[in-house]
Amino acid sequence: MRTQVAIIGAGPAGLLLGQLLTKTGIDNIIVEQRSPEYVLGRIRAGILESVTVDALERAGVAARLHEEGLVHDGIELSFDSQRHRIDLHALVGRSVTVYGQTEVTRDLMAARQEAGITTVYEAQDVSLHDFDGARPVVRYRKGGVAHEIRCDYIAGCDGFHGVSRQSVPLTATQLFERVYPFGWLGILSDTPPVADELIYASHERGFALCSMRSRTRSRYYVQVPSSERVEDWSDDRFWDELRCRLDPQSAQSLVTGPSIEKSIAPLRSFVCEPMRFGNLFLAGDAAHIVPPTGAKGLNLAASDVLTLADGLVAACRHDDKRELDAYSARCLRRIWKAERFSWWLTSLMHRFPDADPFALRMQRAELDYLVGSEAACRALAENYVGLPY
Ligand code: RFL
Ligand code: PHB
Repeated sequence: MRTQVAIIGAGPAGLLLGQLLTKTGIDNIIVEQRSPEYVLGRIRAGILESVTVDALERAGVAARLHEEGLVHDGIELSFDSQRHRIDLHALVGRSVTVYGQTEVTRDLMAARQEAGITTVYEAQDVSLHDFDGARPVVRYRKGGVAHEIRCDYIAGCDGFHGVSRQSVPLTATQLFERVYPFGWLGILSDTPPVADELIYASHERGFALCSMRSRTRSRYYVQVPSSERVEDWSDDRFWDELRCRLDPQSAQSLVTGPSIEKSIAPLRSFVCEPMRFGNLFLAGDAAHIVPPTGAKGLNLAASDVLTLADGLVAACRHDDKRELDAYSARCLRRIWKAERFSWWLTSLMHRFPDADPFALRMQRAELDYLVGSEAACRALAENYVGLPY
């Protein structure tokens, strides 16, 4: 097979890139190691910045998002048994949209299928070759048969554990990483959300987050030690723990019910520099990870892909490689700011096992300062809704 751009991974980054390229007539093939059902079964992000909504509009897949997405003008911080609203819209004139990553993926998959563009699902042993020259090759096996895709460019959109970044010699990269000593235990339930907006709660037993997917479907998280096993958490144990970390009013109005998904996600900050190796470009979680506290992962994937799509279009159509040459440096500036915000909000809201009494007082003072200072709230709001693209 031959194509202009071979895309590794059919997560939101790969699918969005495919759609943006298809819209401008650039040939592409996506190679994904899992089945479509598996990809759609992963429950992940829920908050879209306006830059991401714009990207989905540009890709022509925003109709359902505009119908079903919930626009949120604020978030709440909870500590010391009290809730404090941060009015994002009043502070920075922008909002965020609640619309699940699963739904974004579903809309992108449907558009790709409608356009009749090739996606190879359940590809095994995917490998990348010769991307330091002008004729890169992607190989994989499917149903016991070996296949080869010849292309001009490879986009590595295969997430943190994917093969793309691992295909680059370690000596060509500089990796930056922080692994946090805790994870998030999350559940999804068909119960009405406890409040109209998200609640980020800091409590002596650990962080908790009340989020949602719709007016009838909730997503809740509690911070747990990294060693915790999901099998040890019955639904009742989860609800009890969540209730105990919320302010009394929220705890009282929490509606519980059976979980329809339950999983633990580790928390990590990670950046790979650069994001380009010859004709291989990394995008999304393949190049960087943020702890989910700032709700930035999917949004960063979308902004990488917007930049990459523009670069690939200029290169494929007009043989103008300047934007591709600037890709890595341009993305990394935005990525590092999102890394900083996600690290800061994680540090502010979570309990660290090694925190001494001084560290705890500093955390408490910072929360107190934050909710009492319009300037500090504005800085949070500016980052939460997403820095300008
Ligand atoms: P993905 O979604 O991991 O997709 C990568 C795809 O590549 C495939 N793959 C391979 N394909 C072929 N060959 C191989 N060797 C391959 N190896 C892997 C995989 O099967 C997969 O289909 O990466 P992508 O597209 O870069 O998207 C990134 C986002 O998924 C991620 O950043 C967000 O989910 C992070 N995140 C959040 N981001 C937000 O913007 N807002 C949020 O509210 C938010 N909440 C979250 C989150 C992530 C979480 N977890 C589970 C870590 C909440 C949680 C709990
Ligand atoms: C989610 O709904 O999954 C979610 C929302 C906000 C975050 C992280 C995750 O900061």
